Amino acid sequence: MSAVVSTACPYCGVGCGVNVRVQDADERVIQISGDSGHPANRGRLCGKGLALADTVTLEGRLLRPLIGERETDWSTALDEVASRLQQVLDEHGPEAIGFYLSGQMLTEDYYVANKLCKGFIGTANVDTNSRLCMASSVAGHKKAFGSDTVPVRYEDLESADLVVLVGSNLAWCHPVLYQRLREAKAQRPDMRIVVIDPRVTDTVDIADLHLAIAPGSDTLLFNGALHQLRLHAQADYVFLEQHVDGFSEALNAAERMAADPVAVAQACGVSVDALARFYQWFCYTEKTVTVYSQGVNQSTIGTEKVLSIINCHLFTGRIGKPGMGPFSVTGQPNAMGGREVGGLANQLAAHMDFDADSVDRVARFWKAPNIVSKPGLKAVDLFQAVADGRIKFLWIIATNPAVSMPEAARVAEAIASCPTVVVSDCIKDTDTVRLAKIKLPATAWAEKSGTVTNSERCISRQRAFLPAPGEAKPDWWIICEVAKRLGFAEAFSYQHEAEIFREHARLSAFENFGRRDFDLGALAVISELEYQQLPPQRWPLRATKAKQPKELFEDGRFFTANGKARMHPVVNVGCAVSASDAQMLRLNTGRSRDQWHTMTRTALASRLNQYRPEPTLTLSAFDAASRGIAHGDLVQVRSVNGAAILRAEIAEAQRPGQVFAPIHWSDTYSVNAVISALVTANTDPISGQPELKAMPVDVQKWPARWQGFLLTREACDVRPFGYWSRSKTAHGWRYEIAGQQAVTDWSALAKTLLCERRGDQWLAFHEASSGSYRAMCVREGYLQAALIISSGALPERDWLLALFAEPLSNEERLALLAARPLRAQNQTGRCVCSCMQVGEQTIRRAIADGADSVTAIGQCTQAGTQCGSCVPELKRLLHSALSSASQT
Ligand SMILES: Nc1nc2c(c(=O)[nH]1)N[C@H]1C(S)=C(S)[C@@H](COP(=O)(O)OP(=O)(O)OC[C@H]3O[C@@H](n4cnc5c(=O)[nH]c(N)nc54)[C@H](O)[C@@H]3O)O[C@H]1N2
Ligand SMILES: Nc1nc2c(c(=O)[nH]1)N[C@H]1C(S)=C(S)[C@@H](COP(=O)(O)OP(=O)(O)OC[C@H]3O[C@@H](n4cnc5c(=O)[nH]c(N)nc54)[C@H](O)[C@@H]3O)O[C@H]1N2
Ligand code: SF4
Ligand SMILES: [Mo]
Repeated sequence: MSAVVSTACPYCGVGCGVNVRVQDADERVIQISGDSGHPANRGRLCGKGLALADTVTLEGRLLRPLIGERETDWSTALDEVASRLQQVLDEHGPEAIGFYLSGQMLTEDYYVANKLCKGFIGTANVDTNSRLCMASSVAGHKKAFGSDTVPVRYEDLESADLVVLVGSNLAWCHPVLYQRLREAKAQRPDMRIVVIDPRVTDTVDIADLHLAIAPGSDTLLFNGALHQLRLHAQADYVFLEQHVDGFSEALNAAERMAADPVAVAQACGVSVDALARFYQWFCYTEKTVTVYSQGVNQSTIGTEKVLSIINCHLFTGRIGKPGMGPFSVTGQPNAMGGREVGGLANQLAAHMDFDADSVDRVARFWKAPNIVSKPGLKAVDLFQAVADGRIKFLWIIATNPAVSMPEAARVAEAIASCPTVVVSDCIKDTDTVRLAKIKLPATAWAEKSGTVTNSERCISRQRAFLPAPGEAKPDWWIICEVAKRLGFAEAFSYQHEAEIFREHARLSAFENFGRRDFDLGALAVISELEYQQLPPQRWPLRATKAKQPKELFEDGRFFTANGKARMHPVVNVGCAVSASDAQMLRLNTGRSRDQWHTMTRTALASRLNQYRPEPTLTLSAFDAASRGIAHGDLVQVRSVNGAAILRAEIAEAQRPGQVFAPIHWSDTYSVNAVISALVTANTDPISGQPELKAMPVDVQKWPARWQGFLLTREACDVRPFGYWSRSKTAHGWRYEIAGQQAVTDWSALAKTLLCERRGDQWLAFHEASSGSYRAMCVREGYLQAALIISSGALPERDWLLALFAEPLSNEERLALLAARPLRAQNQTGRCVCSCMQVGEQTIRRAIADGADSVTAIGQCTQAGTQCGSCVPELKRLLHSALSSASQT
């Protein structure tokens, strides 16, 4: 057994430390546990982190470079990339070249990509998926603080007296931070938590107050809050006088927009009482942290939403001190690192912009022959330029824009039409990789080495613990090899990622003199060994510690020209509804608990696929009933840009007029489920971040003639069906299928679908009157496949999936054909706890047998005893069982 390697989780911005023990390097068998020495998680992990061992498989990996569909060696592929890039550069200039990067690259990868584009190729058309994610926060920070500084630590949430979560589903999206908050509140019940989100999410579970505000009304709410702070004499005038500009304009704008709390409550769609309570708490709690995320950033007024929150903190001086501050939580593992290197088209490098001094400084530092002097195209405009033919060479690294960009289908078309598209990915078959002319195999999490920075500015090492498979190479290596071929060998001849890190640290400190927040001067000369052993630490890490405040902004000094922060007037409210859209539903999009983005990695872990195996649309009972839609029906969601087929999920808590769909499903996993294809690319004029939370859509039932599912050991081609969605299971695949046309001969179809082999044993049951067809294929005593079709209800999948584990008994064959489990307890139901694999029926039985608390359910079933993310759902099951018991 090998030693333990400490690394960082490759998913969310909490940035948990993970300990990995390699059991069998050849078979890629590893054991995962939380790193108790890491300050972000202190040993905890969420369900996605705990399932990491299932995702290091080589299944589906891109292992060799490809030009077209032809496998090739690295030197041919790199020559091809460089010569095509050079040709476009010669014929059309640097503006015809675009890079689209990702917050999932390591800092070292990101640094060299940015350096190559902005200093050597001479194009600023390098943007990143952070444009869809953090751009509004970055813009707000820079306007208010003069720098993109996140001035809060995780500990501040724990020591705050009021935590306000705005447009953040922390329970699902930053689960370990949420667990830390839950524990802090359990220890200090006086701590208050307010959730501001149009939806009732699992985050609301620990809230003292939930304001289900109308989409886009955040600026109204926070302008109202600013006005109340002033009325209640909560201004810190000493702080304002010394450290803040622009407050009278901001206050006047707030008063103009939101002086009357009754009108604010009405426009926000919340009760006057609830709003008054929030304002009361907000006014009189000094130690307040306001956490915000995509409900704030992904908006056409995202920057103003951010500013409306920051204004309140500046006005009261609640910033730079323990237990308080505005806190934009980052989404991706290295969203923060990307901002540090300058990955966005409107940043230069190391928190420097395009002012003449910075351009000159960076040019000298890099010895850059072709430094850019002005910002390039932001993501939406970048892909528009690809569509228009202005960009003729596009390199996409570690992101899947054919799924994740708004107007995704148009983006996919643009990518397909671009003369040269290079995609670096670790997965062979993603919606974007499929469109690439040149495919480059990157090393993945298990094999990567470098650094990432989390939401609280803590830099952690990602350390490799498995050898790189096939021809996979680190992203930084690939980029540098192309740079060398373009004639920039001297500037890109790094031998080791530590060298890149040192250069990045040196640049951050270069002519800094304490004027820039981002400074890693203390790490500028670390040895390879020190880099290897680098413990997690928060920046700034200046070379000279003297006179540095412990925390940024602690001394009231900001990074603007005069050292003062600035409050900005906020004048717009979001999501205006045009008359023509008034009848439509508002589509909100976001994340599901157990999947990561476009599922290229999380969908490899069968246990993460059970909680939500299909793409869903959550809608209110009212909107469902008025459209004749029942829970579990398939629905078609249509916008001006396209349509998707999703499974209807009716939720009591969903507000009428609004619907919600997760972002995860791609053409790889479901027919017509790319939700971003429905969303129009309307952007915030300042940040360029698109609105992704309020698209007008129409929802209709998708009339299925029959529905069914197919469980198989081997993958099969279900594309001919009108609806299909697939997910990996412990023993193979699960396909949910449906059609609008009758199938005349199911038996023949089943045999073709499942590639019948000699010796297969087929058993089938067909009842024409009810439209039921059930069949199984048994191979050498084991269940090979089961197909269940019906025009009505379908059995649960869980007990059928369990039949794949052992040889099939005769009773089980009969049970399968009867579509009824042998014993009631075989039926575990829909998966609720993915860590311990516990289903809803098991939990309900435990409750019926007397488990009357979450702890008791845990003791009986183990549900909720690992990461804790299913606790809100356990509480709901408990509540519904107890309330129906009390009614009878
Ligand atoms: N499980 C999981 N976790 C993840 C990810 C993942 O894919 N899966 N992705 C990571 C990434 S990159 C990111 S960026 C983060 C995102 O983390 P979050 O921002 O927490 O996640 P979202 O689900 O996008 O949206 C948050 C909430 O905003 C609400 N909202 C919508 N419109 C409005 C509005 O107008 N005002 C307010 N106040 N709220 C609104 C939505 O209802 C939603 O509940 O998650 C990270 N963590
Ligand atoms: N409608 C709607 N759309 C959204 C959002 C929303 O809330 N609503 N959220 C937006 C946000 S916040 C985000 S962050 C984006 C996320 O969207 P994407 O970034 O497009 O999603 P991912 O699936 O994370 O894509 C990462 C890709 O990189 C690959 N990869 C993983 N590791 C590596 C590596 O080390 N090297 C290389 N070269 N490749 C690697 C993965 O296999 C995968 O193909 O989606 C955005 N789109
Ligand atoms: S909370 Fe985020 S960083 Fe931590 S284990 Fe879960 S996904 Fe990974
Ligand atoms: Mo994100």
